[in-house]
Amino acid sequence: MKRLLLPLALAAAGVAAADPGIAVNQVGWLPGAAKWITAPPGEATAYRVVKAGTDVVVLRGQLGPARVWEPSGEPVRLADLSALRTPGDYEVVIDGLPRSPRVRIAADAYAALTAAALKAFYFNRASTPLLPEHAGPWARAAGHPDDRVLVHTSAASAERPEGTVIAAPQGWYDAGDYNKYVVNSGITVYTLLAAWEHFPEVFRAQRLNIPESGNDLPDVLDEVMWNLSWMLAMQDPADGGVYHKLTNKGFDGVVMPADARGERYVVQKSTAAALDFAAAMAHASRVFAPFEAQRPGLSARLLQAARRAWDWAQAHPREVYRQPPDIHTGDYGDEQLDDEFAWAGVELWISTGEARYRPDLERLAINAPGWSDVKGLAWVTLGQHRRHLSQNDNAVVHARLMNFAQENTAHWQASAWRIGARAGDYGWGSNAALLNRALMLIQAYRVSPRPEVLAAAQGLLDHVLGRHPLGQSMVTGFGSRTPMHPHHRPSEADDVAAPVPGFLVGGPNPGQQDAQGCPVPYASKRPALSYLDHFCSYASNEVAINWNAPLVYVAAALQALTPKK
Ligand code: G3I
Ligand code: 9MR
Repeated sequence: MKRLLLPLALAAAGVAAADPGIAVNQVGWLPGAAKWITAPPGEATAYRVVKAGTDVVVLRGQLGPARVWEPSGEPVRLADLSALRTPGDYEVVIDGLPRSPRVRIAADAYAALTAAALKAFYFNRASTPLLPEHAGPWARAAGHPDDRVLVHTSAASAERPEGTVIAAPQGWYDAGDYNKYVVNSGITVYTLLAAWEHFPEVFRAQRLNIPESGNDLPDVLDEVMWNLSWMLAMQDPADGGVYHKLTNKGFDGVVMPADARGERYVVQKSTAAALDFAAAMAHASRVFAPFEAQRPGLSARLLQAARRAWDWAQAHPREVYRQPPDIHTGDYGDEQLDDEFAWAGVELWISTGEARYRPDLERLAINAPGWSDVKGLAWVTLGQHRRHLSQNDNAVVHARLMNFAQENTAHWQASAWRIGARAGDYGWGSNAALLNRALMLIQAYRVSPRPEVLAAAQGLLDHVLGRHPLGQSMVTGFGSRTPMHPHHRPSEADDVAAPVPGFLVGGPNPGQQDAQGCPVPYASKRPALSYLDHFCSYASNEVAINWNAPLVYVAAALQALTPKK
C-alpha cells in the first residue's frame, strides 16, 4: 500500500461511519442458518427482501421495536430472515433507507472464507519467498531466515551461553510485526488442528495453492507443519525448556520482510511457553498419528517434545516472562499459569492415557479461550474425547459445556442486535474474542445439537462479517466494505492497493492504546465503535495468527454444521 497524500489519506482511511444503515452479514449464510439483520430506527416498520438488483420480492416482514444495545449505546431494530432458504443474492429494502449490502445465501457460503483465512497463514510465513504462482500480486522476497539466531542474556545456559548461535527458521510472523512468539503459537496451532480434526470434510479436498499443495498431506496440515517445525527448534535440547519468543530487540520498521535485517534473539525460557508448547505438541501428535506412513516418526517426536516441555515446567512452575530491558517487542506475559497447566495436562493425559497428567476437572472452570487464558481449550479436547472418559468425567464435561451454552444463548437472545458479545470481549483483539466465544458454543452444539446454540454462534460470526454498528466486515477481501489499511507491515509496505486477503483485524477496542499516534480520530469511544481502519491503529486494526485461527475454525464449523437446505 503506497502512502497517499494527506487529504486523500483521510478519506481513504475510511473512518467508519457510526450509521451503517441496514446491517447484514456481508459474506453470506448457509440456507439453514439463523439470519438476523438490523436497521436503525425510522418511520417505516416493514421490510422486504428482493432479488439483488431487482424489485422482485421474495420475503416480507415487520421490524422489531427499537432497542438500545449496550456496547454501542445506539438503538436498533431487528428482523429475522431465517425463513428465506433459497440460494441466491438478495438485498433488504426498507422505505426511507438505502438498500442493504448484498445478502448471499449459498450451500458453500464459507468455503472460500475458510480457505482464504487459512491461506493468510501462508502469507505470513517467515524464512521463505512467496512466489507469484502461489501469492499472486502479494508475492515477495524471503525475509528473516532465522538460521543465525543469538541466545539472549536472559536465555543463557551452561550448554548455550549468551551469544550462542542457533537456527530456528520457518514459522509464521505473529501478526503485523515480524516476531515469533511461542505462547501465541500454541493456541493458534491447536485451534487450526482442531478445525481439521472436527471438520475434516471441509479441508480434505481444499487446494490452497501453497507450495506443498498436491503432496501427501492435506494442505491444512502442511501449513501447520510450517509453524510446528519452528516451534520444535524453540525447545532447548539440553533441558526441554522452551524459549518464550524469537524476536528483534525492537519492532521492525514499516518495510517488507526482506528489508528487515535486525539481529534476532531467542529470549528467556518461560513456564507459559513450555506449557503451551507441551499442549500444542501433545495434541499435534494425535492429529499426525494417522499419517505415520507419510511422516514416519513425527507423531512420536511431537509427543516426546511435549513430555519434555511438561517436565521442565514441573521443575520451573513459576518462570513468568519478564521483558528484559533491551527488548521492546510484544511480551505475551502472563502471571496466571493454572490454566496453562490444566490445558497441557489434559492434552498429555488424552494422548498418553497416563493419569499423572490429569488435572482436577471438578475445579476447572469454563470460558472462551484467548492466548493468556487457555482453559477453554482443555474443554474443547475433553468434549472431543468425552466418549472415552469415565462416566463421571463425561458428566462433568457435559455439564460445563451445557452451562456455557445456556448462559451465552440467553445473553444472545436478550441482546438488541442478537449478538452475544459480552462487555469483556471488547478489548485488544475483540473480533477473536467473539469468535472464540462462538468456538466454545460450537463445542456445546457438537455434544448436544440445539439450533439456538448454533444460531448464537452464527450471530458472533455475523458480527465480524459486517452485521455490526460500523457496517464493515472485519476480514480483508471479504464483504462489501472491508478493512483496507490493516496494521500489517507487508500490506502497508508493498505496492498493492488491496491488503493481503483473508486476515481478521483486531476489532473494536475501547482501550484505544494507539490513539495518540494516529492522525485521525476513532469513530467513537463506545466499546463496539472503538475502531479505526487506519495503519496507525495497531490496537484495533492489526492482524494476528491467534485471531485468524478461530476465524478458520468457526467458518469451517458453520460450513460443516449448518443445514444446507
Ligand atoms: O488482563 C487485563 C484485564 O484484567 C483487564 O480487565 C483488561 C482491560 O483492558 O485488560 C487486560 O489486559 C489486556 C491484555 O492484552 C490481556 O488480554 C491489556 O489491556 C491489553 O493491552 C493487552 O493487549 C495485548 C497487546 O499485545 C499488548 O500487549 C493483546 O492481548 C495481544 O493480542 C497483543 O499482541 C501483539 C503482540 O504483543 C505483538 N504482535 C502483535 C500482537 C497483536 O497486536
Ligand atoms: O507495530 C507494533 C505492533 O505490531 C504491536 O502489536 C504493537 C504492540 O505493542 O506495537 C506496535 O508498535 C508500536 C509501538 O508499540 C509503539 N509505537 C508505535 C508502534 C507502531 O507504529
